[in-house]
Amino acid sequence: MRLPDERDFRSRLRSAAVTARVGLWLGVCFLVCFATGLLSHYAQNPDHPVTFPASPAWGYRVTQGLHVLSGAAAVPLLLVKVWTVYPRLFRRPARGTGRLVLDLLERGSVAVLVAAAVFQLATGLANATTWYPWAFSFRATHYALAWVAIGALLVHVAVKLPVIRGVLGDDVDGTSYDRPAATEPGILSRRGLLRTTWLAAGVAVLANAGSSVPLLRDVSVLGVRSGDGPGGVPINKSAVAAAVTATATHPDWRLSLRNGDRSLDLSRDDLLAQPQHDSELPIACVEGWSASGRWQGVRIRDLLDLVGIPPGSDVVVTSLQESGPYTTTVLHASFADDDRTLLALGLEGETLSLDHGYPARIIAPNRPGVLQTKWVSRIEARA
Ligand SMILES: Nc1nc2c(c(=O)[nH]1)N[C@H]1C(S)=C(S)[C@@H](COP(=O)(O)O)O[C@H]1N2
Ligand SMILES: [Mo]
Repeated sequence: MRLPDERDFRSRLRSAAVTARVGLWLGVCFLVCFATGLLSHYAQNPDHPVTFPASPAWGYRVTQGLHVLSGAAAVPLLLVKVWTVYPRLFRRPARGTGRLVLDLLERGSVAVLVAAAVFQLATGLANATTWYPWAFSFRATHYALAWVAIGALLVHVAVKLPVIRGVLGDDVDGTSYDRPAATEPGILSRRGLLRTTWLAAGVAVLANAGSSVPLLRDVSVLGVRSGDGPGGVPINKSAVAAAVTATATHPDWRLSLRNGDRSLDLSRDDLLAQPQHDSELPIACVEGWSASGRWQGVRIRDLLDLVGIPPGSDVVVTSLQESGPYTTTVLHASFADDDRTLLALGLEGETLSLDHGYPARIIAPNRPGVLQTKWVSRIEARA
């Protein structure tokens, strides 16, 4: 068996004229993914050198929705792009040391880019379907590889800029940048291939969009957990899965408020006796779905006042849940002081369901779902 040769690939669809047009949109998707991903990562950091704002309340819902949808659109774009260029893998190595080094550098940067892109899209999609077939931390790895992907992308664009400008300035059927062997007409025209690609990207977006856009739920085969749950809000982790059923329903449950030596324990009835407020706020899961609800409960700021925690303080929220990464979270001052941020006791006028965090949960505006801590047991001033 012999290795394929670049000249074996004869379809004129495999042309830089197609590659660059698909690549342009793939680059746009990657930039959107990168920017929204950085924002999401920052929002989840315990330390915020620059204040993360609580407004607009729907901000994170939109940026995280864009993150998942641009990632979904990138999948067909990447497949088509790689298909159009993959014969170049079998190009003969350049002659002469200088050109060989350049050649290897270019191939190396493309290899890094493709590997990082495939990794990001595959892990991101798996995450959106809540399938974690790996042992590493998703967030740390996805974040680190995002820098690799974007760095390799910038190098790639810089190296290819002359070709990109050449083919984009020319007709899509132009041949000046084609490989000499790429002369055979395909079953599609180049325009036809591009239209099919845009259509595939559109389908990928629609298949995921129902996770955030209620009107699209019925067409979103990949939009998991887009539908039900008490009060129309999906359940992420159930009380059984978090092993909190016994403690969350126990009559001795108290919310413990602490500020150094000062502390106060409140039962659910005590909390219901405090001034109650309504907040219309979304839960926007980092895994891609989001849903809005009308929550009822006590303002976090009012609770902090009870133990003398001054405005401008970050607080730490602890859950009854004993294991897992989200059992304690930092609620930064910008959220803790916001009037819309509640210790929610109800949803849509009903008692909060056990799976939504009964007896009490955090709900704050413009915040990743992972930080909307359920089954809260303690709120204290951050040391
Ligand atoms: N204690 C605790 N709180 C939690 C979680 C959890 O696993 N444990 N999951 C978080 C995540 S990832 C999301 S998206 C929201 C979902 O809230 P819901 O299940 O009420 O929709 O709760 C957050 N609060
Ligand atoms: Mo989540």
